[in-house]
Amino acid sequence: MRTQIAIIGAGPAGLVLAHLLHRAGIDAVVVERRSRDYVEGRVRAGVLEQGTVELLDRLGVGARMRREGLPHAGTNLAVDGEMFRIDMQALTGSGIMVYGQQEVMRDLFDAAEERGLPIVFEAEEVQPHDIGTDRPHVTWRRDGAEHRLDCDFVAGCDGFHGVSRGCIPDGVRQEFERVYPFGWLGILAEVPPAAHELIYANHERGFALASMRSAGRSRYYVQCPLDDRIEDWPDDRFWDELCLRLGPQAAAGVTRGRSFEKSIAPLRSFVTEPMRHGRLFLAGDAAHIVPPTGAKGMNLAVSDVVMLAEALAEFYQDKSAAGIDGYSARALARVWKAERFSWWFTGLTHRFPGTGPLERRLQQAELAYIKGSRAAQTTLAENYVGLPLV
Ligand code: RFL
Ligand code: PHB
Repeated sequence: MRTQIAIIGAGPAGLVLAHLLHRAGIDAVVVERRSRDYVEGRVRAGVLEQGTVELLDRLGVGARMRREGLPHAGTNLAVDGEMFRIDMQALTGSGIMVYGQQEVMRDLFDAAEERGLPIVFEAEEVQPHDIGTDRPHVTWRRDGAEHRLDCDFVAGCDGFHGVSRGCIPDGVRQEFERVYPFGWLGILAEVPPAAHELIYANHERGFALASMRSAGRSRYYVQCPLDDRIEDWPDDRFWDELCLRLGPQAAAGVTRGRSFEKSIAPLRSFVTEPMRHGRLFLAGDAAHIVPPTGAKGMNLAVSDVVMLAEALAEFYQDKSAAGIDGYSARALARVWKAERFSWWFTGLTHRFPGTGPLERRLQQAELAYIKGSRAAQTTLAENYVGLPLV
């Protein structure tokens, strides 16, 4: 089998890239380790930046998002139970869209099927080869048979635990990492959301977040110790802790109910440099991870592949390598800004082990400053709604 671009991974990065390349008349094959049901079933991101929303529209996959997604003009911060709102729309002219990653994936898969984009699911032992030459290829096993895909380039869109990143040799690859000393316990419940918009809460007992998926489905998180297990958190304990951290005003809006999804996710800041080696490009979580506080992960995966698709179109249409040569630096410039914002917002809102009374007062002072300063709110808002692609 032969194609122009072999895409490893059918998450948001891989599938958006496949659609972008299709629109540019470039052939691609996506090779994914899991089944479609598995990829679509993973409960993950919920917030789309304006740029992501507009891109989904441009790709012709935004109709259901426009119907069912929840556009938000603002977001709320709660500090020791006291809430204030940041009017992102007024401050930046942009908002965000609450629409689950699962829904985005369903729309992307449906459109891929209609457009005949080739996706190989349940591919085992996927491996890129010869990325240092101009004739790379990818191999995998499926149903006991070996497969080989020859290509011009490999796009490593295979997430944090994928194989692609490791193909960049040790002497070339640089990694920057912080693992945070806590996790997020998240639940989904078939209950109306606590408020019309999201609430990010800083409380002396730790961070909490009230989010949603629809008018009848809520998504909540509380910061928890990394060694906590799901069994430690029966629903009643979760609701009590959530309400305590949100404070009485926000808690008054919380409707309790049985959770139907409950999981603990670790928090990490991570960047690999460079994002290109030879004929291999990395995009999305394969190259970088942000703590979820800024809601940036899926949006960064999308902005990476927008840049990558532009670079590849330039290569094929204008016969110029300038775009692919500049891809890594261009993508990393935006990645590091999102890393900074996510790291800062995590530091502002979470309780760190070893945080003493001084650090707590400093957090409270910074939050009070944001509450009272249009300039500070604008800084937060313009990062939250998404920085432009440059
Ligand atoms: P993905 O989604 O991990 O997809 C990678 C795909 O590659 C496949 N794969 C392989 N395929 C073939 N061969 C191999 N060897 C392979 N190894 C892996 C995997 O099966 C998978 O299908 O990466 P991608 O495409 O870069 O997308 C990244 C986003 O999924 C991720 O950044 C977000 O989910 C992060 N995130 C959030 N992002 C936001 O923009 N807004 C949010 O509100 C938000 N909230 C979150 C989040 C992530 C969370 N968790 C659980 C990590 C909330 C949480 C709790
Ligand atoms: C979510 O709804 O899952 C969500 C929202 C905002 C975040 C992280 C996750 O910052």
